[in-house]
Amino acid sequence: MSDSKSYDILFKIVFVGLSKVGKSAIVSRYVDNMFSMRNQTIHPEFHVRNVVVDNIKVSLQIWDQGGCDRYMNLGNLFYRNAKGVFMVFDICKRDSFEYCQSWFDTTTRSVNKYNGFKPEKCVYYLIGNKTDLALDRQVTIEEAEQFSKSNNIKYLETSAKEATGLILFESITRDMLLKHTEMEPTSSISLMYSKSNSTASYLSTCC
Ligand SMILES: Nc1nc2c(ncn2[C@@H]2O[C@H](COP(=O)(O)OP(=O)(O)O)[C@@H](O)[C@H]2O)c(=O)[nH]1
Ligand SMILES: [Mg+2]
Repeated sequence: MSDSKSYDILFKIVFVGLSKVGKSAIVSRYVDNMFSMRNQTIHPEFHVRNVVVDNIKVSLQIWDQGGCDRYMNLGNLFYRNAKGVFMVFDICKRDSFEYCQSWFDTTTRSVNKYNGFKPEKCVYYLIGNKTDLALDRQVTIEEAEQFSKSNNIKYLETSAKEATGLILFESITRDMLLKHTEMEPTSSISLMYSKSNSTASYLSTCC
């Protein structure tokens, strides 16, 4: 007999940030455990990966802004129902960090505009990617943490290339559950690859 309900709760997460910071690479590493040195996104798309957190089946719908990177206002379709936002910069590209305040202001405005729930129901993370290139670092951990502190969000670093820091997905899932369920905080989180993991283009005309 098949279990008709494949998940208990669905969370939409969106990735924002300047072009080439590695948003698609992080998603690709997490969803397919793959990495390519080529730019990964041509069309915007979303991916689905299921995780289990303390016996709660969570379906993560992960939206990658794709070729719309140069526009901060990505519109209703992109932001509607977003419960988590990853704002990514490249630790070796100072300008990609300096854009983050604008990204944050624009994204919070859009999330608030397009969602019925209160703004504090959305979880924001700042992500510094490409730590494998730390010798060329142009943004210190301290200043990224300072930015996060002043905007009341979390900061994590990743390398999509070396598959480090992917705890960010577990971490945001836990934070979203805490905001959207009565779940008590616990320390264990287990992940499973779902047979129904999938990728889909959601929009071909946003740019
Ligand atoms: N060295 C290194 N290169 C990366 C990393 N993540 C992404 N890249 C490269 O950076 C470029 C842009 O990545 P992409 O995911 O397309 O960036 P996006 O435009 O933000 O989606 C590609 O050449 C990737 O291979 C990383 O962690 N380390
Ligand atoms: Mg991309």
